[in-house]
Amino acid sequence: MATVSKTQVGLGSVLSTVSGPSTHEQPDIASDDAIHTELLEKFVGSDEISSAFPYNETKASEYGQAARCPFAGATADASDPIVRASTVSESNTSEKTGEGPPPDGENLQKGDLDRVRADSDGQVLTTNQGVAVGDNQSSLKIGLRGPTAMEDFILREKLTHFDHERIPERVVHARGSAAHGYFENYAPLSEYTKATPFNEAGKQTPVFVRFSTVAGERGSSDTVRDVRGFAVKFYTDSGNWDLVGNNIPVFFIQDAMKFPDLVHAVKPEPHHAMPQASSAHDTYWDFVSLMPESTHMLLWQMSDRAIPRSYRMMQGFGVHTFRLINEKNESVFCKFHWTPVAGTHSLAWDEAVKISGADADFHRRDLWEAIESGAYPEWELGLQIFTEEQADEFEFDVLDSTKLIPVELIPLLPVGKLVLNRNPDNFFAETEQVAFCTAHIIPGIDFSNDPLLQGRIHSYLDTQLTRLGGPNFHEIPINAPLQEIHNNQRDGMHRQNIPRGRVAYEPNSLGGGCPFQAGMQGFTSFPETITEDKVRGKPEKFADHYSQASLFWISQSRAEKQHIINAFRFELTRVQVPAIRERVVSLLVNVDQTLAQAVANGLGIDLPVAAPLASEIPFPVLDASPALSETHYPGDGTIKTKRIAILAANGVNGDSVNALYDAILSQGGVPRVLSSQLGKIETSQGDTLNVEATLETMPGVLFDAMVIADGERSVTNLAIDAHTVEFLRDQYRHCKPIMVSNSAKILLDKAGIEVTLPDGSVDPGLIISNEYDDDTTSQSIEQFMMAVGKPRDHSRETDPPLV
Ligand code: HDE
Repeated sequence: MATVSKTQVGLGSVLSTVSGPSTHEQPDIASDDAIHTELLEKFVGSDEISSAFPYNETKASEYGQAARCPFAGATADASDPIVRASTVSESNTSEKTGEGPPPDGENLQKGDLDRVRADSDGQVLTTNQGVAVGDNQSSLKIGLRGPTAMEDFILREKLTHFDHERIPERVVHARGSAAHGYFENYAPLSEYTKATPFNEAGKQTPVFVRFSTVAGERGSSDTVRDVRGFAVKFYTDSGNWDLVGNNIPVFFIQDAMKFPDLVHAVKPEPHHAMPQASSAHDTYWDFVSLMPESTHMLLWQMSDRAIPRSYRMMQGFGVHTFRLINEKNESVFCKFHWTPVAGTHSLAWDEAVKISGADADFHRRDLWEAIESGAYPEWELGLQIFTEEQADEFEFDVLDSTKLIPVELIPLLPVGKLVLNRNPDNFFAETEQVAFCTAHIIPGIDFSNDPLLQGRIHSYLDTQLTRLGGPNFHEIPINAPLQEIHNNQRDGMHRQNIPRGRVAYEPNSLGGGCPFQAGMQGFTSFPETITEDKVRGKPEKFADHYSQASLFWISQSRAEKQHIINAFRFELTRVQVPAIRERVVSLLVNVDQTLAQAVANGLGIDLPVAAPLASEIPFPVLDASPALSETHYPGDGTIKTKRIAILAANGVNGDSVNALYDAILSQGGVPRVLSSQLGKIETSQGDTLNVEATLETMPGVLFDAMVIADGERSVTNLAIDAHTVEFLRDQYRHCKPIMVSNSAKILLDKAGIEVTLPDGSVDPGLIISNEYDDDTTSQSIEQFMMAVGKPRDHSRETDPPLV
C-alpha cells in the first residue's frame, strides 16, 4: 500500500470522534507528535482488522444441518494491541490505573480468593474512602452537650452502611452452613463424559459446598425435621458446575409449576406466621394430602433422614436424571449420589427437639469444629449410569423426581471423593453470598427433560437478581469461576470488571471478532429428538404414586419403621383439622396397611378407606432395597469427632479419668470433663482436674456418649445434681453408649434405667466397669469405644419410652 501524507489520511479525523476520509491507504505515521502517531496507528489498525472481515463468513453455518455442530467464531489478530484499546491514553500509568495495557486477552478478575481477602493487622481504622478515622467513639457535636452535626460524614457513613447490612434471605434453604474443599477424581470417565473434573486420575477440582434446611428462616434451628440441601459448586477448569442436591433422593412434586404452592404450604402460615421451620401444621398437610405424588417423599421426610446427626453424616443426591456427554457426542443418563465415609446417621426425634433449645447451631458448629480440628468430612461420589433404552424399560419414569432408581437395579459407579478441608473466612461474603444455580453446567453434562429440573433452570438465576442485587452476582468473589470470563454482557448494578475497548457485540470486526464463539470446544446441548404435541400434562407412569413409597417402607429396619410411624403421629397430632389427618392416612393405606393402621391408632381414628388411585394401570410391587435403609451405611466404625462427656465431681478417681481421656483423644474422639460448675475438682489421688463444661450448659443431647467417672464420692456428689439424672435418661433414651462404674449404678437406679434391654437381653451400649485398675478399666474402655464407633443400637426403644 502506498504511503500518503497526513492530510490525505485526514489527521484531523483521528483528533475527532466523528467521520473520516474514505481511504484504506497507509499513512506515514512517523509523526513528531507521539499521541498523533498512536491515534493514527489505532485508526489504521482498526481499518485493517475490520477489512479482515469482508463479510460474516460463518453466517451460513447457523442454518439447517450445519447448525448441529456449532462453528468456532471467526477471528483476526490485531497487529497492534492499541487497536483493541478503549483509549490511547491508557499508556499514562498510575498506581491506580495500573501499568498501562493489560496482558493481551486476559481478564484479571480470575484467580484465587486471596486477591480479595483483607487483614487489618497493624492498620489504622479508616472510612470506606480510605480516610483514617481519628475518633471512633463519639459523633461530632456542637458542644459536648449539643446536637450532632449534619456534616459528621464518618457517623453517617458508618450508620448508612450498617442500615443496609442485611440482604434478603433465600426464599427457601435460608439457613445453611458451608465449607471449601476439593473433589478428587479416581479415573478418566471419558467413555461417558468429557466433563473436565472427570478426565484424569487424581485430578482435584476446588469446591464450595453449602448444606441447609429448607423451610426455616436464616436464624432458625439446625435440628428441625426437614430435608437438607447439599449444594456443591465445582470451580472446574471449564467453568463453574453446580450440583444443587438434597440429602433425600426424591422430591415432593413432579412439576416446577407446583413449587411455589408447596413452599407456601410448608412455610409459616400467613396469618400468624407460625410455626417456624416445621412442617407440623395444617396448611402443609392439607396441600400434600391433596398431592398424592408427595407420598414417597413424605415417607422419607418422616424418616430419620430428616433429622441427621450431622451434615457430615448425610448422603447427598442430585435427585434429577442428568445427561453425560462424551467427546463423540454420545449421551447416557446419570444420577449423582454422595455417600459419606462417616456413615449415614440420624438423631432421635426427642433428642433433635431438645438440641434445638440447647444449641440451635448444632449442625453449623459440628461442621465448623470437625474441619477446624482437621477431621475433614469426606464423601464418595457414585454415579448411576444408564441408557435411554434401559430407562424406557423401567416401570417408573426417570424424568419423575418422585421416583428413585434402586441401586440394586443400576449400581453405583464410584468416581471420586469430596473432601471439605477449609472453613470460610467470612460467613456473609462466602456462605451467604454464594449463588448456586442448576443452570450452571459445563460441557459433558446436560439436563434431562425432568419438568422439575427444567423449572429450576430458570428459578435459581432469577432469584439471585433480587437476593444479590442485580445481574453481576457472578463477579462476587465466591461466585467467580476460576476461568476467565469474556463476553459482551455489560453494565448493571455493582459492575466490578472494567472491559477494555469499544466492542461489546458479536459479530464484530473492530475487535478482531473477539471474544468469539468456541464452536464444538464450547458448551453444546445434546441434540435430543422430540416429536410431540405441545401440551400441559404428565406422562402415564407419573401416575404411580405409591409403589416406591411402599418400596421405601418395606426396606426400613424395625426401628426405622417405628420412627416413621411416630413422626406421622407427631406431625398429624399438631394438625388441627380432622379431615386433613384422615386424608393423609388415606394415602398411607395405599402404601402399607400396618403403617396406616399404626398412624390411625396414634391419632385415635378409624382407618379411612384408601385414597383413589390416579390411574387404572396396575403398578408393580417391588422387592425391598436394603440400600434405602440407614443401617446400610454404618460408617467406618471409628469414634472420630464423637463427643464424649465424662461426668465427674470432687472425689473422682483422677487416674481413671486421665486414662479414659487419653484413650478417647488417641482415637480421634472429643472428650469433655463435665461437672456442676466450672473450676477444678479434687481427685481421690489428691490432684485436681479442670472442668470443661457444666451439666447445665451442655446437656446430654449434645454428646454422642457418656461416662460416669469412677469414684464413690464423685458419684455421691453428682447424685445431688438433678442434671446428672436427666443427662443419663436422655443418653439412655436416645440409645447412646453409657459407661458407669459399679459404684455409679445407684445413678442408673435413680434414672430408672435397667441394666438389661426391655426384652431382658444384654444391653451392648451399657458398660458397667469395675472400680479403676489398669487392666480391667482398659478392657471396659475398649468395649465402650467399640459401642461408640457403631451406629446407634435402637433395641432400648419402646413406644412409649420406658425412661
Ligand atoms: Fe431449590 N431453590 N428449587 N430445590 N434448592 C433454591 O435458590 C427451586 C429443588 C435446593 O445452598 C433457591 O439461591 C424451584 C429440588 C438447594 O444456596 C430457589 C424448585 C432440589 C438450595 C430454588 C426447586 C432443590 C435450593 C432459593 C422446583 C433438590 C439451596 C435460593 C422446580 C434436588 C442452595 C436460591 C444453597 C435453593 C428454587 C426444587 C435443592 C428459589 C423453583 C428438587 C440445595 O431458586
